[in-house]
This record gives sequence, structure tokens and C-alpha cells, in this order.
Amino acid sequence: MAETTAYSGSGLVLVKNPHLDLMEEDVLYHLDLGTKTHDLPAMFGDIKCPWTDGEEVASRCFLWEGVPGTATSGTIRLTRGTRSSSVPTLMFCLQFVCVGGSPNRMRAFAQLMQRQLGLAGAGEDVADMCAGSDRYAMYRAGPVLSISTKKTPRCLFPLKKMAVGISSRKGHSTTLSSLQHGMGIPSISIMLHELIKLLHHAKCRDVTIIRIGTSGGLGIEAGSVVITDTAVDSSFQPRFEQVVLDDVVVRSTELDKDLAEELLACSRDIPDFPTLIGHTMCTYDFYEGQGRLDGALCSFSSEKKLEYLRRAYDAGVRNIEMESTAFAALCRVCGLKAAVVCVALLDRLEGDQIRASHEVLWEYQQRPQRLIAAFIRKRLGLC
Ligand code: R2B
Ligand code: URA
Repeated sequence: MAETTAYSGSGLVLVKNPHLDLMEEDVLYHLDLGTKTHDLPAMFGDIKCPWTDGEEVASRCFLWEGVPGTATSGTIRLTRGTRSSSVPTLMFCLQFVCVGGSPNRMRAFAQLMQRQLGLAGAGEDVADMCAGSDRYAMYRAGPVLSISTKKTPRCLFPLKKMAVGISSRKGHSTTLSSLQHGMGIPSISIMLHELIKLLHHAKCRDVTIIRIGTSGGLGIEAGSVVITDTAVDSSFQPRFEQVVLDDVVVRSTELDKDLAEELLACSRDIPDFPTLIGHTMCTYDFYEGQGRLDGALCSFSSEKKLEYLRRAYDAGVRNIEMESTAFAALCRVCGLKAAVVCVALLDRLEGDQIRASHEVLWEYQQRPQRLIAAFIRKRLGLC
């Protein structure tokens, strides 16, 4: 069964579920948030951010055009101007949601954005907006939300909270938002359902959502960053098949081409690593599913593997990961402009094992973050 998809003209996030309107309360179980327990428009709508003196970005002051504190919805216009003591805060609506698989990476991204936007608290730890959930973590830095799944065991949280002074989940951070989604389609899919409902309940508009992550490259140098134009399945088709009851619903996995081009244009200002646009193949497994010879099971020859990977390359695939088709399909149906930006940790035509040192891998993982930070700064008129 095929399903039609379309972008929303209003900029609002579309939830295509008539049952939601009939529900008295919506509990976003895995995020540990809810419509009755939390003021979602206040947490995820416009927020005021104190800003610090003396930092390079902060010193390029932005003024909130209008009277601070009176605008409750819609987009804000930030313009370069002269610092004025009558405007002690910046107003930010949530414009960018960044999701990734690793908790450390997404927290680091939130901290990077805090520094790059010159927000107060830069350099300090960022508060987890889903502190009560042991599944996902979420951080906000002004207009940016950063999200991921959680690795830290629940029992460590009270200690960690005490150590870094993380605020209660009932409050909200005035810093960055970022979300981590774990590994594979089921994990990102749960997170996206709840995130999309959250953006809907919070009445967010014109949100751009970006998955930043890692991947195996195909015929490209390790460390290259791939901006996905289309996510494809293991048969190189631009589709995501979702089983719904006993039916299979097929959804398109095309991503926003203009956004991909805008990201590529930003990459030209970062000459220290190669960035390219290509198809991304999404699989259900890291080993057999990605044609690796080094899993616990393998039933094919090295020749068969290379023949498959070369066919993928000829079909336009430049990297392989495990979430992009579900991400592209869900965002598209719900009217979110979406992008996938992943660094290649190795070239799969040359091997299967990831042998680079921790230092090299850490630096590689910063590359998508640096690109997205440059993109956000550009969109905000900061550079
Ligand atoms: C990239 O890296 C992970 C597997 O190592 C997976 O989440 C992905 O998409
Ligand atoms: N992530 C993947 O899914 N595959 C790789 O080869 C590397 C990272």
C-alpha cells in the first residue's frame, strides 16, 4: 500500500492522527514529558536566553526587534545591531532540532552551539530536559534542540545531577536543545514519533531537523562528510516500508534538496575535510546487513560482498548507516524539512573493521557538528 506525502505549507508540524485530538492527555513516555505534566509551549516555544559579555560571538550583538517578552509565537527576526543595555536577553524560538545516536556526541553538540551562539553558560554542562527518562536525552541551546538516546545508567543520575547542578525536569533549560536516538530504526522511530508530537503540542513552526551521525563510506575517503539527498533501502530504492497492522505501508525517503544544497554551500567555508552530496543506504543490521565479512555469521564470499557494494556505488550510494530511511520518511510525512549529515568512518570498499584511533574517530565525529554549527550560524545571520 502506497501513502501520499507532502510538505506542510503553514510551517506547522503535521501529526496525521485523528485519535490525538480526542485524548485528554498525551504522555510522551520515552521522553518523560506530557501535555498535562509539562508546559510544552513554554519549554519548546520562544525562550529568553541571557547572553554573556566578552565572547566573540556575543560581542556581535543581536537585538530582538520588538518588545522583549511580548511575542509568544511566530518567527523572530534577529538583526545585527549595537549592544543596548535595554535588551539584556535574546529571544529564541526553536528552529533547529538535531538528532544523533550517541549521548556524548549530542551533549557535546549542544555545548558547541552554546559557545557558537555566545549564550550564557557556555563551557558549563547542559541540562537534560528528559532527566526523568532513562531512554533519551535532550538539550536546548537557544534556537537549537539536540536529542539522543541515553547511555548513562539511571542509578548514576542523582550523582551526576548533584555534581553538575542539573535543573529539575519540570523546569526548562535556557540553553541548547539536542536529542540522541540510539542505534537502528526502531530506536529512532520511537524517538521521532514522540518528538514530532512534542513539536506539534508546543506549536513550533518552520523547524528544520537534522540527523548527524556516523556511517561507513563507499568509495570515499575516511573522514568525508556525506549530505544525503535520498535515503535508500538495501535494494537501493528510495522507500521505507512500515508494517502497520498486517499491511505494509510504503513511504518516500526523499529529503529536502534545497536544504542539502544549502548545507553543501556551508561546507565550502570548512576546507579541512571533504563534503559531498550522495545517496545513503540504510540497513537493519551493521554486519550481515551491510555486507560485512566479520560478523558472528557470514554466508557470502568477499567477491559477492564487493560486487554488492560496487552495485550500491553505481546506484549513487556514498555511505551506509542504520536510521536514514525511517527518519526521512517520518519527517516528510509530518511536514518537517529534514537533512541527514554523516561522517564516513572508513571506506567499505577497503575493509570492514573500524581501526582508526579514538582520537581520529573523535575528530571525525566533530565534522558533521562543525558543518551544522556553521549552517545554523549562517541561518541566524551570525556569519
Ligand atoms: C551509524 O553508526 C551506528 C552503528 O555503529 C548506527 O546507529 C549508525 O546509523
Ligand atoms: N555506522 C554504520 O552503520 N556502518 C559503518 O560502517 C560505520 C558506522
